[in-house]
Amino acid sequence: MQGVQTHYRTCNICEAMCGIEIKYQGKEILSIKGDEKDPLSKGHICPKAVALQDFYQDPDRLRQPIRKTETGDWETITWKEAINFVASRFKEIQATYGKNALATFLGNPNAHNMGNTFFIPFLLKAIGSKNRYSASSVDQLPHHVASNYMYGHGLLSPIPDIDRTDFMMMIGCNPMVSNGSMMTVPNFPKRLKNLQERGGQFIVIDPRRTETAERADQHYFIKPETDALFLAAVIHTIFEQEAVQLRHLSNQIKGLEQLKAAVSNFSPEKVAPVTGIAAKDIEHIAQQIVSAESATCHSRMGASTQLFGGLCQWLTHALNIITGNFDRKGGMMFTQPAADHIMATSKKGKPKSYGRYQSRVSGKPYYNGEFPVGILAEEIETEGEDQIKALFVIAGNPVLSTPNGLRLEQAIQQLEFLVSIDIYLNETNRHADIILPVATGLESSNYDVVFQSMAVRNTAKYSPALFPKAADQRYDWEVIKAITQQLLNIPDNGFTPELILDQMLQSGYYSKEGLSLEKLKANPHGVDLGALRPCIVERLQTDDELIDLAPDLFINDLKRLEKTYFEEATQNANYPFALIGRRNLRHHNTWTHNAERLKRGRNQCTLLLHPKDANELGIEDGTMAQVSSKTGSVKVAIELSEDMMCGVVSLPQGWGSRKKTGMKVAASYGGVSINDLTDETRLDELTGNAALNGTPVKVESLTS
Ligand SMILES: Nc1nc2c(c(=O)[nH]1)N[C@H]1C(S)=C(S)[C@@H](COP(=O)(O)OP(=O)(O)OC[C@H]3O[C@@H](n4cnc5c(=O)[nH]c(N)nc54)[C@H](O)[C@@H]3O)O[C@H]1N2
Ligand SMILES: Nc1nc2c(c(=O)[nH]1)N[C@H]1C(S)=C(S)[C@@H](COP(=O)(O)OP(=O)(O)OC[C@H]3O[C@@H](n4cnc5c(=O)[nH]c(N)nc54)[C@H](O)[C@@H]3O)O[C@H]1N2
Ligand code: SF4
Ligand SMILES: [Mo]
Repeated sequence: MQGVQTHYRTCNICEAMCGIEIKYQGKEILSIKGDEKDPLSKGHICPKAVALQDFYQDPDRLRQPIRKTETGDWETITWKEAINFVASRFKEIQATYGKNALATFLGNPNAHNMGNTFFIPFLLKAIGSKNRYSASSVDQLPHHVASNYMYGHGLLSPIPDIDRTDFMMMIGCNPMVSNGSMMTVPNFPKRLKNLQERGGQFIVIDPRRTETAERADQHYFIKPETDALFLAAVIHTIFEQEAVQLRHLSNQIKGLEQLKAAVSNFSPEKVAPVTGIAAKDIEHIAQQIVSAESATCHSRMGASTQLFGGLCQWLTHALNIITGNFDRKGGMMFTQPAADHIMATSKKGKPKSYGRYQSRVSGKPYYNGEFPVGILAEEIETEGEDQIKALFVIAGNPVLSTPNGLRLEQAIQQLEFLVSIDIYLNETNRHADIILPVATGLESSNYDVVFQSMAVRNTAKYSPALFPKAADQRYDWEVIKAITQQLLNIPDNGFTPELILDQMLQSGYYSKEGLSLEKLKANPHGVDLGALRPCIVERLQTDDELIDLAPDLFINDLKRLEKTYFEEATQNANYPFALIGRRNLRHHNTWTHNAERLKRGRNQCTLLLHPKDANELGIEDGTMAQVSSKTGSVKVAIELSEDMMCGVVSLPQGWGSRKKTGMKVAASYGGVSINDLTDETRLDELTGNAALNGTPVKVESLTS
């Protein structure tokens, strides 16, 4: 019998990149704890980390390729048969209907998987279809469009320098639960506490008094989807007070006058009744930002998955820049990653991809090689040239994760061929012709290529696999690469994720300090590369090497904002409530509900409703109600909460496991899918991102 051993790695479930320490004996895991010596997370973990053990052991996980038989059952096939079958069906379908008949959907875990990050671009090229979709357009697409137009690359995202700032405003994010997003910030609670202990202020703007808002010095309720008005009014106030300061970037910025003119119509008095934030409060917030020694404003899910997501992100950047809180200690700063995939995918000097194509059925914009997923169903359903006939889903579950999941679920059943690479049978791939299950988590090596470039500190860490994968298992990247090679009829080029990573490290920013894969392997807790440093001048990717404060794309979209809120009635009499989402500490998107260690606790899938609203509707706490939108309806338990803004209701995302999916536990939890209510036609016209938050709904008691 082997003795107890210790393994160090990074948890790759979410963006926080927590270092973990795993004690194990043979194949048995004894404990999973935070790694005190990890230079970024310093011992922090959340309750989800222990689920890595469950994913490894889960008897419900798929371990061999399965194919649908004519009677609708699953048969197990070999990997060789599976890869041949998929590649030959893809070729047949593209030969018959054209390249664009094969669509892809890439889900969230791809961003947490180094092999997928490296090998998927080759697959997409080999497929050569315009019809690409991903979870980005139900998430952070507005961030990318704003960064692309302002800094020249969609992934150049500034991060709050939380460890040194004196003021932090968060709009539409709940990092006490989510552990941060577009901001890799392990141990948010501790970092926030430090900020407040050194006298800093923390402000939250959210229609719900969230777990994060409870920790704030000031919390302002805002009516969903009106954040762009609020931000424009804050900027307006700063111009009025002549408090703009660009500091060291004054020669690096263009568009200041255009920005000033663009926000001139958005005074605090004008936007106050629409946003629900009083004019004096907007002015007070502006005042605090300009008088703080350093300040940051970060806006996320609530301010990107909404009708004006693009405007929100642009205005957030603009606010940080005009207050001199950009690329400077304590302000919004850029990470300098050791493996820099931003520089590796530089588009400098090339035409922008935004709007290069319009979607076939409803003319939606294309950005960075993809269309918004809200149009996927109509592109499958609508006959004609380029109609989608086959779909390849990699690590995604769009039936639960994208708006009007029921329509998409119907649509995918009319496909000629549906393939999924996943570790579970889920609500989407149960309709597949073939599922390719892969090794994951503790069986894989990893390096967080994406999130290392959004972290609040520069660090680098490589995680080797803890357990070998079974002889008949494959890694995602092996499957992706094998299909790519068959599509192109080329032999294996011998590339591995490790080879690519090492090349990136050795040609990267810290190569002069000898950073390589070998060095990372010798430092299992990770390597500290220091606090964030001013670096935008060298990282900027715009052709004229200037930051654009006022791209026409955004300026022009302000008309839509004005029209919506200043010229039209916004209240929908049939659906008087605005539905927003929320996350639970013990669940991750749609796929972790089966984890033994995360199942405990009360039912979290409830509709939060303010007691005053409940009183008017005659609804009592704990009773069942029907929530309906233009799209569909669900029956759900009511939880009264004074933390909700009146007129706003909240339902968690990620639930709604359909029966017969193999994820037995989630189904018996009785959760419903918020995306049976969200509307695929509601999207941010500018970026195409789904407007998940703010969906108009009505709530009716089921007990009277
Ligand atoms: N209404 C509403 N909808 C939302 C949101 C919301 O807030 N409100 N949030 C949105 C956001 S931010 C996101 S990111 C999306 C997520 O949307 P998706 O990416 O579609 O959904 P996930 O639940 O992340 O599904 C991931 C799938 O990958 C599988 N998987 C896990 N690990 C691996 C692996 O290593 N390899 C492979 N091949 N598969 C793996 C899981 O089993 C699961 O089936 O949902 C979005 N949908
Ligand atoms: N435990 C857990 N952690 C997770 C995930 C998970 O599923 N579970 N998912 C991960 C993923 S994929 C992502 S992208 C991140 C997301 O992480 P966050 O960006 O922090 O997203 P949410 O937790 O959904 O918080 C969004 C907040 O926006 C608010 N909101 C809704 N509408 C509006 C609006 O119109 N305006 C404003 N100002 N606020 C609004 C909501 O009330 C909510 O508090 O979390 C990640 N971390
Ligand atoms: S916050 Fe939790 S899920 Fe996210 S990386 Fe850390 S331990 Fe993993
Ligand atoms: Mo996400």
